Amino acid sequence: MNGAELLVSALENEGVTQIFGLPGEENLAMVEALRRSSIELVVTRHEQAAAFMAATHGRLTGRPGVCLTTLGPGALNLTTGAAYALLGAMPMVMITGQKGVLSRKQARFQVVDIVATMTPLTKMARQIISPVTLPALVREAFRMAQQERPGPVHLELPEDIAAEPAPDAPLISPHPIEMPIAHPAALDRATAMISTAERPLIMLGAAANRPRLSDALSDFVRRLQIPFFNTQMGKGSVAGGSELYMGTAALSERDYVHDAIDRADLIIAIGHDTVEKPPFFMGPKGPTVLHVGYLPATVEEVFFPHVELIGDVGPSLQLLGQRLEGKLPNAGALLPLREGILEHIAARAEESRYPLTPQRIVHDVRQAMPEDGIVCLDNGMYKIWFARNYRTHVANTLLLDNALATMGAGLPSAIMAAMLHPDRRVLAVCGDGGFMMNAQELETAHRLQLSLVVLILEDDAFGMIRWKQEADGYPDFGMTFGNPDFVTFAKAHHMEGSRVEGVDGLAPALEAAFARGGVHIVVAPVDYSENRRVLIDELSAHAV
Ligand SMILES: Cc1ncc(C[n+]2csc(CCOP(=O)(O)OP(=O)(O)O)c2C)c(N)n1
Ligand SMILES: [Mg+2]
Repeated sequence: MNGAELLVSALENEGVTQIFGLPGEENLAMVEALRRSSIELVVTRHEQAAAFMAATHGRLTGRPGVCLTTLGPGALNLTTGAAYALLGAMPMVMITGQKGVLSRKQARFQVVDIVATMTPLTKMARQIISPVTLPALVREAFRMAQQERPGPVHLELPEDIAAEPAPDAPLISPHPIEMPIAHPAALDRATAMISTAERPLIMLGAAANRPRLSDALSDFVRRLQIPFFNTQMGKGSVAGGSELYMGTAALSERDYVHDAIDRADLIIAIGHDTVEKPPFFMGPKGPTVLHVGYLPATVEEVFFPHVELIGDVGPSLQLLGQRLEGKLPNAGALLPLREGILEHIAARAEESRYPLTPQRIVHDVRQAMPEDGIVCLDNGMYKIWFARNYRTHVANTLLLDNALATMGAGLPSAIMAAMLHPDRRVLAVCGDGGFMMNAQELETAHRLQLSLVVLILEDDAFGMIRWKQEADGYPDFGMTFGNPDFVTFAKAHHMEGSRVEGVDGLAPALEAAFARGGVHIVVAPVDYSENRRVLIDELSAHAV
């Protein structure tokens, strides 16, 4: 057995079944070890996509996704994915190659200090210096990636260590991770606070979406009957409970959901992670904030909770729920605002204009998606509209990135969702800008014979930035581009493509694409004049 084979058996020992990546000379021993293992090597066309896929695997399953590259250029292509997983708290293990460490037959050819590059982008970055250390290092890497707050780790396997005979080192078995539950004193304090609140409101943040938390969280909300809103990444974390849903804070202030937030005297912030664009601004006045989290909140200018309940969130909420159930006369104090807020949000969702308005697009997508269908967003203007307007009923059915907020992750994350859930409808929604950043992965999706629809919203522009540019009073400059004919582009990738030609075209186009199966591109021209009309003019007037 050599170092690469020992590493692969250590990965098997962690329950890894797939690795996403792209080969290079320096990881050939690893590729060969994988060929002879139980692990499937899923080849992507760019390392960045492999990292986005591995991170999404971690996000959706709670178990680290694994990606593999060669040294230098290949490893550097992982950096955006590493940051995506670090800011988004997604467990991921990255394995990169390197030239031999014991000799330098190629001098500095392709050598970049990847461990140093990865250090600020990961929870841990290590070079493997001897096969003997592998079992412990791999176990430590997985433990660290998975444990709260989850994130990426990096292991570098130099090619001579990969080829070196490995001792018969015993592997270390993974053990279940159970976290401590909140301290009784903290539970007492939280109980007192919630009992005396006059207008309580629950906020569900990014960490509320951890796959294992969904049941306990849904149960807590049902028991307390306190209305809730969510941050963008907290969307969909409560199953059912829709009669308590007050909206999504896609903007930081002045949106209709802020009518409730501004009136609350207590906000129970569950799992808020300040990597997200602030869902509201805390100031010297305003509500008391109780932070419920796996870890203490990071104190920021705009988020400084007054009280904390720290510990494994599910079991801690269960204890809190037991103490409070049926004892909250004011639980529903803010509920009367709900109808008005949701009516405003739903306004003009069926407007008959072509090109389509963002509201209409969200509406039609919701119609085409069953409750458990998964929508994976890239980053662009439509993200705000989907966050605000798309209603979710099942946990993790709207995957968006409000942490690194990188363009290019839409298609790779949808590929991963489709691999994990072949029985569900999966839709990637991308702008024409973001789609082109990882369009090469259409080939991957086709090769893997996935069922997946990619909706491209076409405005021939970096629409989101164009909107900000206009809002800031700058002239229109540097924001527009041309596009390939996306229908022909689809055909060239051996898949179907269709273009929405009229206002009633989107819903049937999506339906037909899903019914046909395979990978399908649907192109829809979008009219972004609503950005200004609603998000600036209407909301400014509302704030006054
Ligand atoms: C990798 C990366 N580069 C640049 C940005 C800044 N940015 C955010 S949204 C956006 C425009 C996206 O354009 P498109 O994908 O066409 O979506 P649209 O807003 O037009 O719907 C840009 C350039 C980013 N978030 N990520
Ligand atoms: Mg665009």
